[in-house]
Amino acid sequence: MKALIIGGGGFVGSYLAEHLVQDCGWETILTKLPQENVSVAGCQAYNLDILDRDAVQALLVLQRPDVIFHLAAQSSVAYSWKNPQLTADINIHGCLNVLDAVRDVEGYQPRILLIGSGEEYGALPEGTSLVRETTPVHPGNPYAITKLTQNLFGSLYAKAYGMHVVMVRAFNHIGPGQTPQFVVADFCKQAAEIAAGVREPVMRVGNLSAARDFTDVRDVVRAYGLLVQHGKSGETYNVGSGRAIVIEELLKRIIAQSGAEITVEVDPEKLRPVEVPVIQADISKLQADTGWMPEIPLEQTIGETLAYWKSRIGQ
Ligand code: A2R
Ligand code: GDD
Repeated sequence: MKALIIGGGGFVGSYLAEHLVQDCGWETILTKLPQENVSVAGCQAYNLDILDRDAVQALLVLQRPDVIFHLAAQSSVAYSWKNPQLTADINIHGCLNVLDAVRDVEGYQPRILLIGSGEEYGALPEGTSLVRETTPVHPGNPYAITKLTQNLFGSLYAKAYGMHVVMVRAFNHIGPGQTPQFVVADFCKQAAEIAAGVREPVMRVGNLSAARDFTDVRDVVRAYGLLVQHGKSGETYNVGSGRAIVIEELLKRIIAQSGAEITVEVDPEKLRPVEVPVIQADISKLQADTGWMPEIPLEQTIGETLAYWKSRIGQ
C-alpha cells in the first residue's frame, strides 16, 4: 500500500505518517509547505501548495498513491473569523484542486479521506446531546462552513464520478506538538511557563463554558488509517471520543497537573463572535465499520502535553 498525506507539515501529519510507516508498514510520502520542517523516518516529504492545481496533479501522476489523506487546511476556527476568504480558498478551492486532480488522472482510482470537522454540525437541535452523521448541520463559523462545503463536494464526487471518497468529521484532537492556537496546547504552554517562573501566575483564557469532545491525536490517526481502508465511499464518519468536557473542567485538570498556583483571567481577545455551546460525537458508525476505540485517557494526554511544553520552555 502506498499512502500520500497532503498537508503533512501540520500537527496531525507527522503522527499520521509515523502510524502508517511504523504500525501499518505502508510506503508513505507526505506533502508540506516549503517553510515547514517535517522529519519522519522512512517517509519522504515533498513541497506542495494545494492552491497550485498543476503541482497537485504532477505529484499524483508521479507517485500514484493508493490512498490519499487530505489534511491540508486553514484549521483554526478563531482565525477563520479574522480571515474567512483565506480559509475558504484553502479549505474549499484547495480541496477541489485535489479532487479534480485525481479525477483528471487517466484510469486512477485511489481511496481518498477528506478530513472535515465536528464544527460542521454547529448548534444542536433542542434535546440533542450527541451528534450523529445524520444530525442536521448548522455550521456556526466560517471554518465550519468551509469544511461542510468540502464534505458536500466529497459526497458529490463519489456519487457523480464513482470516486472513492470518505469524509471524516474530526472532533477536537490534542497532544504534544500542537500549536498554542488551540485550547489544550495554549493552557498547557501557559501553565508550563508559570511553573517555570517565566510568566506571571495568571492564565489568560477565552470562553470556559463551552463543552468539546477531545481525543488524543494518536487515537485519531489510528481511526484515519482504518477509515481509509474500511470507510464506505460517499459516506461521513465522526471521529471523536464520544464524551464532551466543559472547557472550565479541562482548565482545572491542567492547572492541577501543572502543580502551580494559578489564577484565571478572561481575555476578551480570546472570545469568539459566536460559540457553539456543546459539540459531542456519536461514534457508533465509526465503531461498527472499523472496530476503533479510543485508548489514551485525557489525563495522560494532558500530562504528556504539559511535559512537552515544560521541556520546550526548559530549552
Ligand atoms: O497554515 P500552515 O502554515 O500551518 O500550514 C498548514 C497546511 N496548509 C497548506 N498545505 C498546502 N497548501 C496550502 N495552501 C496550505 N495552507 C495550509 O495544512 C498545515 O501545515 C496543514 C494543516 O495542519 P494543521 O493546521 O496543523 O491542522 P491539523 O491539526 O494537523 O488538522 C488536520 C486536519 C485539518 O484539515 C483540520 O481542519 C482538521 O484536520 O481538523
Ligand atoms: N484556542 C483557545 N484558547 N480556545 C479557548 C480558550 C483559549 O484560551 N479558552 C476557551 N477556549 C475554547 C474555545 O472558545 C472553544 O470553545 C474551545 O475552547 C476549543 O477551542 P480550540 O482548541 O481553539 O478548538 P476549536 O474547537 O475551535 O477547533 C478545533 O477542533 C475542531 C473540531 O471540533 C480545531 O482543531 C479544528 O481544526 C477542528 O476541526
